[in-house]
Amino acid sequence: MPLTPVPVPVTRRQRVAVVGLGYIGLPTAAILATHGADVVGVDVNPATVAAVNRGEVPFVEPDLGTMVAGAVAQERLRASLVMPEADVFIVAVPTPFGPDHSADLSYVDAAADAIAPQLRGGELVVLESTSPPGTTAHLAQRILAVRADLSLDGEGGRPIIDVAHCPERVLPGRVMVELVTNDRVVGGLTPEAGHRARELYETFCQAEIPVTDAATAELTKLVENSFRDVNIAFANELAHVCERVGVDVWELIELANRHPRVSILQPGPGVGGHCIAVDPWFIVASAPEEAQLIRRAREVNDAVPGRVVDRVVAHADRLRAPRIAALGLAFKPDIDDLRESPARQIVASLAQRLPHARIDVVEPFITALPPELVTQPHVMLRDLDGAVADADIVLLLVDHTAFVQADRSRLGLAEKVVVDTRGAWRDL
Ligand code: SAJ
Repeated sequence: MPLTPVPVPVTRRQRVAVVGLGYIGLPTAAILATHGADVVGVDVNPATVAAVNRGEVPFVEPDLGTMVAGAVAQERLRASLVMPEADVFIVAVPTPFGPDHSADLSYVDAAADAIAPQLRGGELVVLESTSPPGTTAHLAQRILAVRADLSLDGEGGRPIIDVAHCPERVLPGRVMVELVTNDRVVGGLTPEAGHRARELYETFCQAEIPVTDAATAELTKLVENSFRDVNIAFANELAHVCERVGVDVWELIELANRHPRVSILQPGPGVGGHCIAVDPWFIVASAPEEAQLIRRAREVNDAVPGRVVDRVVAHADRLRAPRIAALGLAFKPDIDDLRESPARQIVASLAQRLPHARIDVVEPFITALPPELVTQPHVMLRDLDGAVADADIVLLLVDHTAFVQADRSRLGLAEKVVVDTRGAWRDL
């Protein structure tokens, strides 16, 4: 006869272990801790664990610092290198892709291996990491392979573990708002697992939480980011077309978007971050013959940084000792995240192709250049005014508020060659 999960006694706070204290795991741990749970955040990085236990956040995310500091001070949140026992395990580890663009599930596997010995039966395990279809089932199978005494459905009288997928879908820079206001999609390996996961997220999410199966939830997340990637690829292709026909792409898109059923995103220097530049490949890897448009959009967006580099090199080739101010390294505005950043890729490529140039990088969100740039003697990290004052070419790569709102006449931009990849200084 199937066993039902062991209910958590109402007198005790739910114990939640959040595996991975990154951009998603730490906000999730903090918000659960402030909504009634006792949370342990588990991470392999001792520096991250130490920072969180001091009530500090090791990256920039508005409002997260206050929440983490409060939860740690109230002893509702602590961090650990060791997996504890818990009622709920939330897996929020990276799922990068390998050279062939298929997902590298080694962090998910490591999390499953660490969780498995802590299970007694009755726990809920939620995968939040963005994952190809089938990953939640894979995680469950990996646990059950070493815990044959447990089951997903009570078969053979074995205690149940509930396993579900609840993909994160919050926008970096707005995480603390969107965790509360965005709808969540939950997919269970069993209907019970899905409903139990929904109850967990209902403790802090004020929006709707529809429940489906795990594979549909997995694909939903990938489709959201692919939709955005295809739309940005369309915008980047329009920018290329406009260059050829001599039209201002920003004005073109603004005018086209006045149609009530047209909503084109913005062209830029390429698509970065760990989500939109990665997730579409998981669909392509799952259905290589079928996902033609999704693959093409990735290729279109991946080609943009190279075109930006060519434009800057063409300007620099007209100067004997060119000085370039490169504004921004992050993958999007007002954050310190340099992962998969086209700006970073562009600066690295310029440094290679223009060894005789001086490249001054302005990035207000970092204090040291990333490893591939710090070793280049002709690349320096500088402040905005100094870098622009010395530059022949000003390359705007990231629309950080500090750049967009800078007094352009004070910076003397009218005297410079300006390559504005974001359309932020269009009225120059
Ligand atoms: N970008 C453009 N043009 C645009 C919008 C964005 O070039 O019009 C570029 C950005 O500069 C950046 C990249 O795209 O390099 C991605 O930025 P983003 O703001 O579009 O998205 P992310 O990667 O920060 O967050 C996305 C979000 N997904 C969607 O909006 C569908 C977020 O909700 C997800 O939670 C996140 O991916 C994730 O973790 O998957």
